[in-house]
Amino acid sequence: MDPPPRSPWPPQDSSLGSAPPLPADRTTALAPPGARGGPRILIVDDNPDNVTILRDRLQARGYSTIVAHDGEEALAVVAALAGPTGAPKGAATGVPEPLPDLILLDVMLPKLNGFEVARRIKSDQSLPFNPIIIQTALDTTEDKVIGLDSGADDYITKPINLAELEARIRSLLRIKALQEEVERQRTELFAINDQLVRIARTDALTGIDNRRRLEERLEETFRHSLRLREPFACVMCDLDMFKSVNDTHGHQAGDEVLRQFAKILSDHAREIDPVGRYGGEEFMLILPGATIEAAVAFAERMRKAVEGRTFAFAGMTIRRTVSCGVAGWPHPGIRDADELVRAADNALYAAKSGGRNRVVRWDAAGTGEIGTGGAASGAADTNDGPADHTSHDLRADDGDHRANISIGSHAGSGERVADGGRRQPPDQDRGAPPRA
Ligand code: GH3
Ligand code: MG
Ligand code: MG
Repeated sequence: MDPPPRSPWPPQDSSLGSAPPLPADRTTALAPPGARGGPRILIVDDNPDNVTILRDRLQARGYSTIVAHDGEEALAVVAALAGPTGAPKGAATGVPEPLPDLILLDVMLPKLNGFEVARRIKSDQSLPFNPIIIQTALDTTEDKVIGLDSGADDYITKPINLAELEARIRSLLRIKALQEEVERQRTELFAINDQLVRIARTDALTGIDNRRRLEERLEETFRHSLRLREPFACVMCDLDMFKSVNDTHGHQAGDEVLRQFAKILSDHAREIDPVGRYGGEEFMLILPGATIEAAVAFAERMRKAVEGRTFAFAGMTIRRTVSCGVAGWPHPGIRDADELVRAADNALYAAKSGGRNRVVRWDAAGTGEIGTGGAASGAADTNDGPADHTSHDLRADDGDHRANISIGSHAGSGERVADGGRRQPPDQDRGAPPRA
């Protein structure tokens, strides 16, 4: 390919006239792809002859052009094309008008000089990268320094050599394309990262928080409550005799019951209450601002809802009950979020030992009373007859391992099943054998 014409521009005799004619084949060869909708160049110049020459030449090369005749108009054009956040805004017609891809900016302009225009455009953080080439009338180092310091990306001295100008435009447009690609990838990475964070915090089966997220939320809630001296409570729930759902109806039915159970919990919780799956068929609710009494009442409502509920899967109806352990802060026996969870877990253990389908409140001082309790055991499936609870009966462990839990009967019998009188923080109970 022949070197581009190197005619000085504007000609020294100021006969600006029209751009040097381009052979048709050269125009095509040099035109950026998609000439009609090619890159948009904003020409800012107060000299109509200069504007004509630049516009004709650039259009012949496949660029589209916009013209502003002074510094204020240049800023107005940019502002009109940019939405409030810099996104291209629809013009009055509703047709989206993209921002220019490059600004060719004269320095000597009425109202506002080119340095100031460059400075203002470049300091607007809401605008995307907008390459600016300043045209300096004099080939003085000072003008170039001021121009570049104002934020211009390149300069060209008058008289302008059009071939050199085109090369500088192409070079800056390449940089802009790279910049946009980097920005696109950055946005994509942010989106992927957000998605990964969501996945890392969500239980895949039920869509509610997973254990990792629950633990984060517990820490957050504990810090928040400590700072504001506000109470909060933790409710641990475990479906009763859940294994038999799998054994009788299959694992898919079990999964569906877990999903429906998660929905019951979410429906009962306030918006501010984190609800999550702690593991298996064990779920946790964190109740910011709730006293232990309120948390027990809440857990009891939820327990009743589950008891009265029929889970449906593939034409089968499945009934389950739930046991809950509740612990609240502040409590002298609970020093951190970990201890609160252990306390709730211990209370849950006692609810299981006490016959299931009940709510037990943890109280290290041994003065607590049963939150509530329901039927003596998990409701039988309508399809599989009464469940056999024998293997889940952990009552034998109570005296030794659950000494600081007081439980009794919701039915009002006042029965206290376990209060061994040992006063210890909940973490000392961890030696207890796991629930079945
Ligand atoms: P308990 O009243 O003592 O809690 O008895 P349980 O049968 O509910 O408790 P156990 O710990 O013996 O059994 C829990 C069962 O939960 C066993 C396990 O297969 C089932 N399970 C855990 N996670 C899932 C799951 O994601 N999907 C299904 N379908 N079952 C699960
Ligand atoms: Mg269970
Ligand atoms: Mg369990």
